[in-house]
Amino acid sequence: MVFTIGKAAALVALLCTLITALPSIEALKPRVAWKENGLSDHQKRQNGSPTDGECTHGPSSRGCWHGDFNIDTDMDEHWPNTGKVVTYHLDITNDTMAPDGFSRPVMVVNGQLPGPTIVADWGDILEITVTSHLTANGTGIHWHGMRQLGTNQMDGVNGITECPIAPGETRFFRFQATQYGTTWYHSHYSVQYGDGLWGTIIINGPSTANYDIDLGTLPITDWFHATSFTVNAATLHAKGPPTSDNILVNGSMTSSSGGKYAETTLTPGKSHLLRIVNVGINNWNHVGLDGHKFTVVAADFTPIVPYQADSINVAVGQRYDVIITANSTVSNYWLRVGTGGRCDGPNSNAANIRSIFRYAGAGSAEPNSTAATPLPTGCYDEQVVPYVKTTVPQNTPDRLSLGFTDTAGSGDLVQWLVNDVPMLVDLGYPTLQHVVDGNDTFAKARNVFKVGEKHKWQYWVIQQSAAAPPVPHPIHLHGHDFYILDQQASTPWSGDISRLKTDNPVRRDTATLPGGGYLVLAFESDNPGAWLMHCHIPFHVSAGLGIQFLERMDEIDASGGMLEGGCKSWKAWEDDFVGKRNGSILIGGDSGL
Ligand SMILES: *[C@@H]1O[C@H](CO)[C@@H](O)[C@H](O)[C@H]1NC(C)=O
Ligand SMILES: *[C@@H]1O[C@H](CO)[C@@H](O)[C@H](O)[C@H]1NC(C)=O
Ligand SMILES: *[C@@H]1O[C@H](CO)[C@@H](O)[C@H](O)[C@H]1NC(C)=O
Ligand SMILES: *[C@@H]1O[C@H](CO)[C@@H](O)[C@H](O)[C@H]1NC(C)=O
Ligand SMILES: *[C@@H]1O[C@H](CO)[C@@H](O)[C@H](O)[C@H]1NC(C)=O
Ligand SMILES: *[C@@H]1O[C@H](CO)[C@@H](O)[C@H](O)[C@H]1NC(C)=O
Ligand SMILES: *[C@@H]1O[C@H](CO)[C@@H](O)[C@H](O)[C@H]1NC(C)=O
Ligand SMILES: [Cu+2]
Repeated sequence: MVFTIGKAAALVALLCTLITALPSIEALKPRVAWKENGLSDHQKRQNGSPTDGECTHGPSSRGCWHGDFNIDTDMDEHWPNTGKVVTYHLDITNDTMAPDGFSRPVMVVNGQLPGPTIVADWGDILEITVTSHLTANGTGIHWHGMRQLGTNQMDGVNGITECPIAPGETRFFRFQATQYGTTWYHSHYSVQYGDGLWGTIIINGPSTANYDIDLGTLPITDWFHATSFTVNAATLHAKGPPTSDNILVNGSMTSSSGGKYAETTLTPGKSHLLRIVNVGINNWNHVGLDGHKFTVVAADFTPIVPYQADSINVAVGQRYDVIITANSTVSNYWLRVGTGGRCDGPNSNAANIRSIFRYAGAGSAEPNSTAATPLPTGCYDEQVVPYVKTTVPQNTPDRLSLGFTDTAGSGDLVQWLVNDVPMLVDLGYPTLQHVVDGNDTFAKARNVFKVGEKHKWQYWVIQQSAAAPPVPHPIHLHGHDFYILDQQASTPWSGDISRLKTDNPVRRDTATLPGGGYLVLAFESDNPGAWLMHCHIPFHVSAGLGIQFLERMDEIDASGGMLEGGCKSWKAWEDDFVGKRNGSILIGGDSGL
């Protein structure tokens, strides 16, 4: 096994400090929003949902979990406290690998690509030790989509919640899985995760439809043959998006240099849960399996009313859990992955991205299956209906204007701006250090938006300005799920709040801001912290496309000593490496995120 469980004995003293530093989650619970179950009684019975009394989680009762916790539970407000601690050790190394047959430098977790999958049950505590064996970069690990309720300093975002982890240093993370479903972790150190520094996360919990077998995660990423830092240095001065060379499905693909297709085995007659994750850096992924439909049951960490689809479209950072019933002829089938097309930048291998799904007993030949219909193109979000209903009050959003420059004066430097400012963090003086110091004066480039209200809905519209090329962006918020109240391409926000979808809007942590248009979102200020909101295309957030909400600053708990210790060793390393204390290791125009 690539990770070690229970290796933390030597760290007990430090962890105890962290444990006592955690604020009471109880104290942070939001007011009760009006929420109700979205399924018919018939569907509830099919799911084994406990409308009919106690039930036990199993293949024909996936709606159940334990005790009072089940698919009807609103995980924004309630979760089990299992008392169980799940321990992982992640070692970050600089290596050379050939996931599609082409050998190139990578940065990976525990010597593997994908990194190890972190698995826990809903309500467990995760204790994760991260050690950097890099020599020439800082690093860090962000746990994408994890709410971090009351644990902002565990968010793993350099320049915001911590200083980067310096070479040779170790950092400890401890937080509770208050949500369940599928997600991933990745470096937030500039464009570093594009070089392979990521893995997936499964938090076991109930489901809105039944299945027999959990196949685990299927991460998909676009892949360059040059390193991310090399591509980014060029992209910051280029007129258009970079062309990625390939797409990896579960860490593998073919290319003119060799490689192989990833393989997944299906058991004939059984239904299978597959957790599809776009861990990529540019492309929207359209995913379909020849001869089979998907029953889609979750979007990001949100259980949804199940629906059938021939394929799904996954933006960078998004996840869909789908069920595949192996009731076709026993054979081998292609899983096909297409890109957005014109909207998401080119991919050299776009027409030929596949993996193999074999029925057990079908033999080892390549599939000869065909797609019933070609995969769609485009960059958009699937229309889904959250299973646990929420009503968001109607209100007027504040405006965030997305701008763009690549003009003279900055040497053709490409920058994405929010309200005229391209974001830039100070790796050595993160936002949480401001909080610890009681310093609420922030440089303009930190793009800090203060949210002082307790348990109030916050409304924002992100509007693409005329200056911005009309391309879509996958917008991701840390520390919260947001509700999508409106989302339109090629048109300005009219200001008409009667347009807003307030009756059970989609709730998730990553959503598409359509090209030339706008995205209206809302979240409740129920989690004190410094929370990044950014485009999840690394080249775009590196070029400035981000802001941070500084939510209830006076209630943020950044004690425990992790921040100070981490910044001391980072500054010592950077000082030595760069040769000057206040200089930056970042190239001009790189935000550090
Ligand atoms: C990775 O290793 C290569 C080759 O030794 C070196 O040039 C590079 O600086 C290293 N990168 C990091 C981030 O440690
Ligand atoms: C990270 O390391 C790579 C070499 O592996 C180097 O090219 C790049 O400049 C470094 N970037 C930062 C921000 O440390
Ligand atoms: C992805 O690859 C890993 C490592 O080979 C394997 O254990 C896992 O089952 C694969 N996942 C799927 C869904 O095929
Ligand atoms: C196979 O399973 C799917 C999903 O449950 C169902 O919609 C379909 O009708 C089944 N097909 C056959 C041939 O039984
Ligand atoms: C397709 O592949 C399956 C499984 O290998 C095989 O049984 C079948 O004969 C093939 N069909 C054709 C038309 O080649
Ligand atoms: C507060 O932060 C600002 C911006 O980084 C900095 O210029 C200033 O020196 C800080 N003040 C104190 C008292 O540390
Ligand atoms: C430190 O930063 C300031 C402001 O960016 C700059 O003017 C000064 O030259 C820097 N000092 C060194 C030694 O790099
Ligand atoms: Cu973007």
